[in-house]
Amino acid sequence: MTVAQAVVEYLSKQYTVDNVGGVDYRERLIPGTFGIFGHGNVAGVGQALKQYQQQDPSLMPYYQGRNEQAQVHQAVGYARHTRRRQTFAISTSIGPGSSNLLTGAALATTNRLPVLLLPSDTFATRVADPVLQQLEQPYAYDLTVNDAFRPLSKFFDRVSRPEQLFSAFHHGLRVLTDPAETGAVTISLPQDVQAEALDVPEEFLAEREWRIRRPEAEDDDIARAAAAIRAAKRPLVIAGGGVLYAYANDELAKFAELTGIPVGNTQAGVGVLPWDHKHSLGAIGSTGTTAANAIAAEADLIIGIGTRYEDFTTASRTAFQNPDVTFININVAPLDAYKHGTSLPIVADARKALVKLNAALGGYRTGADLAEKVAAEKKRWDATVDQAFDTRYTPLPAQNEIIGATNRAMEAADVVICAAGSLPGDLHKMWRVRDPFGYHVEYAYSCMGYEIPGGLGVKRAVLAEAARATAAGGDRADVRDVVVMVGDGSYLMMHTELVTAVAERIKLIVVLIQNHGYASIGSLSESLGSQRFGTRYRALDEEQHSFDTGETLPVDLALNAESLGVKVIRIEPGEKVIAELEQAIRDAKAAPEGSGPILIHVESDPLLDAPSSESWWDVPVAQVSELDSTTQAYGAYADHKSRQRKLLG
Ligand SMILES: Cc1ncc(C[n+]2csc(CCOP(=O)(O)OP(=O)(O)O)c2C)c(N)n1
Ligand SMILES: [Mg+2]
Repeated sequence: MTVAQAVVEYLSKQYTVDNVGGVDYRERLIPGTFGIFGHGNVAGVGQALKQYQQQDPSLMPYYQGRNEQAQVHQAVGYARHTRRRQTFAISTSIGPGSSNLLTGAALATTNRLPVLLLPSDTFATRVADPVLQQLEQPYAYDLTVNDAFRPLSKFFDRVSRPEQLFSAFHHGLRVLTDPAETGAVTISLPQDVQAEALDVPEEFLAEREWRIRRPEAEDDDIARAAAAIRAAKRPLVIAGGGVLYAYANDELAKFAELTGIPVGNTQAGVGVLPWDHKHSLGAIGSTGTTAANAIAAEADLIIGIGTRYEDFTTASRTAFQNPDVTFININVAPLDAYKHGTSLPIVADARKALVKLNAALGGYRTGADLAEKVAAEKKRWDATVDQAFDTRYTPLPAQNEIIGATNRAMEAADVVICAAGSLPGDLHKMWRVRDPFGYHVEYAYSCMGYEIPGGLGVKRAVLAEAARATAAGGDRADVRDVVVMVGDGSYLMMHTELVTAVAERIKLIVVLIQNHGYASIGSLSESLGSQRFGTRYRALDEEQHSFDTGETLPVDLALNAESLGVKVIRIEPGEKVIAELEQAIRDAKAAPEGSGPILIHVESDPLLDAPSSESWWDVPVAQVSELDSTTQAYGAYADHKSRQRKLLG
């Protein structure tokens, strides 16, 4: 068989086995392969996929996409919803087909989510060099564009000889299925090698199970952490995505209920507790709730669980103002467990560590004063959100109202998707989550354009989940709806996977918020004294060479979606926008599965911001300037800088 045939057959035989709470879950690691064909893969991986499809369509289903980057986003969405038990392989042509994957690779690695990238490469034999799309570097003749994946991947290899296939894939999949290591795994496949025949040992093509490692916490680490918790007056948990990947939300709820310690959550951690859980403070940090931020400011012990402490989480290290604050970090990845100079790292699976901590903390409870403060702060923030969700602005609503309407119209198990713009911050602080799978905002890379393909990837996982439940005798009507919330800027950057959803008749609901530009960066720019420069979508004023002052563009994104075969519901500006939007989402939800994507187009006022987090984010302001607005902003910036903690690591 050829190298490409061996790759396809091998990938069809790989399974993950995940033991959670004594139950084994076995899934196909790679349930399908995406591919956009060109020279490089058309006759290699393409031929192999065709051959296996003819033999058995379920062996390695092939999926199309319209853009390579978007295919990675789909794989990432799928991987997040399946809690890293499954992902897709992506085959590309050489040159631009490969390099289009780079942003996706960076996104996957930053988010610690597995994707298997199989970019094609130029001839290993160099027989026809330079081929179409080949990069030539005189200083390093062995370089190809695929070397650009090295810094963005958690594993990189190039199969320059057929025999290297075995070790490349064995070690690639080791990284792909390792919770502490995972991210983009890139195996570069030169086009001549893909088509070359070799003898493949039977062992390579046998079914293989990859057990997802869930390491126990060491007893000494737990004892030291428990002692630190017992000694703390104002402890606070910061729960991140790692809690969800470890299925630790129940143990976390138990921990909070047992000890009374409140919980703030990161973007990736939304869903660890339902929004109205007594001990949940909701979002923490720059896009946090005032409740979480008020408690964080006084906390003397932060128990970080499954968090990488991104600057939004720590409010650029201004969130913790107690001079004696220390950290316990529970994380499967040593990189995160050792952050903030802690001397109490616990390198372990979050669920397993919490089981042990819960046992070690018997009888311990925080003081009544903390409970009272948590209750009061929660009440204050809930009232703020109630007010923000209240319908007030006409004819153009505030984004807050749109979020409120979407939240009300969606059911607990439905999933909201987002990635960039003003929505992620607003959703983080205000979204009332009720299910651990109910919220997916890609905010490690916050990549414009992720929303639609990422949402499609989540919907694919949801459909597979429903098919499995049906096969096990469940009710097919339980399919979660996936609702993508996307701004006009992100939509314009990457909406073409809508065509993929049309082709596969996938019911994906998209709420598109048209505010003619970048509300998010506009507001940031204004706060930094840069006067919203370059953040509006306006016609060019040639005299001023400005895009800020001209007329609004005659762009109709609803028509654009319609032209791609999407069913579109337009919400016209006016008194009833919010009621109509809510109804439109309910109508979209009522459409049957298999009826294709639905886009709801609504306009919004970009100048009506979300309620304040009473927090900060470090974005440097020009130290000297000719603009008064910048000089003023620098004063405020310097004030915030003085509160920044110089935490180690
Ligand atoms: C690929 C990429 N380029 C640039 C940015 C920086 N950025 C973040 S949000 C944003 C604007 C998003 O506009 P839109 O989707 O309309 O959302 P809005 O800000 O209007 O809510 C930009 C340019 C980014 N996050 N990703
Ligand atoms: Mg916008």
